[in-house]
Amino acid sequence: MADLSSFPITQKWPPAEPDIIQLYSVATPNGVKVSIALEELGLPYEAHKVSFSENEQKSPEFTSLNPNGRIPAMIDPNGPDGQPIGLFESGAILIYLAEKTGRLIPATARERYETLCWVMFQMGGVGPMFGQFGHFHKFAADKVTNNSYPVERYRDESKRLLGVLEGRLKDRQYLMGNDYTIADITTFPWIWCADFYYGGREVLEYDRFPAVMAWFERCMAKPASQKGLTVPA
Ligand SMILES: N[C@@H](CCC(=O)N[C@@H](CS)C(=O)NCC(=O)O)C(=O)O
Repeated sequence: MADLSSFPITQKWPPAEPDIIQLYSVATPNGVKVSIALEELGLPYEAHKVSFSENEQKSPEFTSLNPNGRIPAMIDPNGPDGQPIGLFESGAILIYLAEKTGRLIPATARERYETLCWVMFQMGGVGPMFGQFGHFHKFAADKVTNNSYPVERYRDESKRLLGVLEGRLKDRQYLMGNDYTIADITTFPWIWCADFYYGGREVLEYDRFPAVMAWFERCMAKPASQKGLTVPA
C-alpha cells in the first residue's frame, strides 16, 4: 500500500484508498478539468472536497501541496519514478495525466506542442479573463455600480477570446482537429462556467460563436464530462 504520510494534506483529508490518485478539488471550471480528464482516461481516483466557505484552500495542510492556495491539487501515488508525486495548477496536472497515459495528447512532437499552445492559451487567456468577467459581472457587481469599465473590459476581452476559438473551431471538430485532447478539456469548462455560474451567455453573445457552441455541446455530451462536472459532489 502506498505511503502518503509525507504529504501533510493527507492528515486533513485522509485517503481511503492511498493506492489511487488523490484529487483535492471543488466543481469549479479549474477543478472539473481534472475530474473530467480522470473520468475520460478511466483512471481510478478519490476526490476530496475542499470547502471554500471554510477557506480550507488556504489551510497549512492544503498549501503544503499547493503554496498558491487554490484548487485543484493532486497526488499520484504512482509517479514517474514509481514514487508518489504531488501536483498543482490544472494545466500542469492535465499535461501530467496525458503524458502518464499517452492519451488525450497527439503522438507526434509537432502536434503535441500545438496542443500545448492551446492549453496555454486557456491557462493564460480564457481562464483569467472569463474569471475576472464573472467576478465583476456577478460576484462583485454591487462594487462597480458606478463604474462600468471593469465589466466592459473583461466582457470585451472574453468575447475577443471567443472569437479566437471560433476561428480555430470553424473547420474542426475539436481544437486539435478530429482528436479530443487536453486542449479541449482545459477550455470547455470555462464556456460552461460563464453560462452556468456567471449567467453570462447573453452578455458574452454566445450566439455569435456557432462553431464554439457546437464544439461545446460535443464536449459536454461525453459521459466523462457529465460525470466529471459533478466532482466532488
Ligand atoms: N491557474 C490555476 C487557477 C486555480 C484557481 O483559480 N482556482 C480557484 C477555483 S476555479 C480557487 O481555488 N479559488 C479559491 C481562492 O482563490 O481562494 C489553475 O488552473 O489551477
